Amino acid sequence: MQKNIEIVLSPLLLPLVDLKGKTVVVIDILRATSTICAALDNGALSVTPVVSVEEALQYDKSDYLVAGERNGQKAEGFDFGNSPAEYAPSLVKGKKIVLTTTNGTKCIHASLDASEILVGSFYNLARLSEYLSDRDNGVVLFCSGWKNRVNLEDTLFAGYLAQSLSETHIWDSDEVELALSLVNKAQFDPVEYLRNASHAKRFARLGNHTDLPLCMQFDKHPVLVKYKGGKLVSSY
Ligand code: 3SL
Repeated sequence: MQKNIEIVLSPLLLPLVDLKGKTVVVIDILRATSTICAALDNGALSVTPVVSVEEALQYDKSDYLVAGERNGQKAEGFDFGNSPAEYAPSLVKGKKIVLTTTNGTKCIHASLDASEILVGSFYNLARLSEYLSDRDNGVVLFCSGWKNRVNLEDTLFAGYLAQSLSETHIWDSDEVELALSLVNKAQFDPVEYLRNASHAKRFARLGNHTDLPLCMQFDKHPVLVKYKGGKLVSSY
């Protein structure tokens, strides 16, 4: 049976889509969902996504690593920021993490009506595609964007994932066509294609020249990440 695939380009558009019975893949390539995949693949026990800095700071630091950012920078009083580079196995193995980010963690909470919530990034593209191909229900690819605006990197990734599902899924959606057209443009050098993305420019202003290429590595952390009981956990 062929299943439907939809793309939500920004959180503001989420109310237009019925999530019931569907699998949602939350996408925040730069950088929340990349970081979540890296942390879990590097041995973290769980990542608890929370909406506010205040909420994250309420977690007991003897039990949790407190992590996240606001406007791209580590929030005050936090142990970690939001770069996958920070989450080395030696630092996160066996640890529980609480994470809050400007866009990505909010989108996970906004998806609670879905029957299943997964996390997508270039790091786990093939694993995600394999899993979704075997499922019977419809899929919503939810791009976190930036403060409710559409962004290139999440839309591009949604295009790669939709392309990889083209034999098992169908769509009647200009959003999917748009995302696929970005894949066509970026095909041979997605990192170069994203150099003009607003988030790439934001990173450059912050002196961060490493996280764009770092987050664009295909299948570096082939982990299936599911939201269960308020936490994101890995399932291989
Ligand atoms: O918005 C988010 O969730 C973050 O990923 C943004 S940043 O890349 O850490 O600036």
